[in-house]
Amino acid sequence: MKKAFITGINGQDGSYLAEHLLAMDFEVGGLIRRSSVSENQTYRINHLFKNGIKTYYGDIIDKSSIEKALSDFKPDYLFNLAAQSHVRLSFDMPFFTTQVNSIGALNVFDTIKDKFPNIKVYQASSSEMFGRSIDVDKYQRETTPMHPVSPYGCSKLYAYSIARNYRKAYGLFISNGILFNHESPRRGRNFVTTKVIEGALKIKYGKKEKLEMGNLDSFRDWGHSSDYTKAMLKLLIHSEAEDIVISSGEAHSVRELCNIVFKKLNMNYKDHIILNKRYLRPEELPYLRGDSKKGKEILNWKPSYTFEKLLEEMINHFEKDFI
Ligand code: NAP
Ligand code: G4F
Repeated sequence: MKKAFITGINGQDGSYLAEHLLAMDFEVGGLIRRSSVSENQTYRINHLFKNGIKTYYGDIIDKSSIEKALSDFKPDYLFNLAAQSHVRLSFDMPFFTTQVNSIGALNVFDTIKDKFPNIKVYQASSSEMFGRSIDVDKYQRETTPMHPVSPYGCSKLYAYSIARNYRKAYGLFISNGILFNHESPRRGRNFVTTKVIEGALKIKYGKKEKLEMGNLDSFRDWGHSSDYTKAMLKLLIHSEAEDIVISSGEAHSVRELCNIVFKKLNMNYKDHIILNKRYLRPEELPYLRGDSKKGKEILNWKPSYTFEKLLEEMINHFEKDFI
């Protein structure tokens, strides 16, 4: 039985990944941070404890906690998903974001180098690393230059680069999944998809009148976390370490997202959405659209969700709380 360890196991992606791994007969372990409200902390993975997942208290800022957990669990694969993953908040907390996303990742890779060089490692890299760079055909791909425009993007670019450096310098198996935006009913409530869906439902059911938003004119390439975490696993069981883009290949604006969600609930978004500058970013990334040709060819991966199907699943999930 193969063993897989996930940092960030209780996050959106960690929970779907743990499910896929268990379904493929992996033994699954993960790192959980100490929280003062421990009863809420594992809500995304509570249903998995009966399958024997093993969690360890730790923090990727604390190298000794990574080492202790890995010494005990002895995984074959490690997925480094732990991160301060909110882009706008990274402008409020640039030092913390860098500490976790950059130095935290280095802690993981350095522990692997010194103590567990046979573990295969997945690094959760992000399309936010591209910033404003875009190829002439209006896609971003593995070869597109990276010029991030947020502290989050910069922190992830460091982790991506040091992953490649450790791979080459020390012969380690570390792969970067360069994932474009992916969502699900388990997405955090302050990301734009969940925020728009919950906001629209509150308006429909008379709990709220207006929804305050930031920039509606940026474009994102949105997929489903369940599809994208399957690609993570395919990347690590692939014969060689690689850097691979995972995306839907479609770009939709935030305005279009609002239009679709409000329309599905028989409303017009223009009647309800107002601008609150608080949700604007000091620098915005205007356009993301990924070309995942390499991932489709090398990993034989393809997404099963369309943008509309993703939104429908999320709306149906959140609407249950209102009916
Ligand atoms: P998420 O829901 O925010 O989950 C992040 C996880 O990291 C949580 O379990 C969190 O635990 C944990 N964590 C944060 N700081 C930590 C630390 N110092 N030590 C240990 N654990 C820590 O994010 P996600 O959407 O699942 O994304 C997973 C990874 O993919 C992240 O690295 C993200 O940056 C990256 N990514 C995401 C997307 C996307 O669109 N979702 C796209 C590209 C890349 P707590 O619950 O304690 O905070
Ligand atoms: O949902 P978002 O906060 O996601 P963002 O910034 O694209 O980052 C996500 O995707 C990255 C991959 O590209 C991940 F690496 C990262 O961890 C995260 O998962 O915002 C999407 C867009 C932005 O252009 C933002 O300015 O929506 C716009 N937006 C407009 N109003 C808003 C809001 N975003 C949020 N969160 N809240 C708003 O009120």
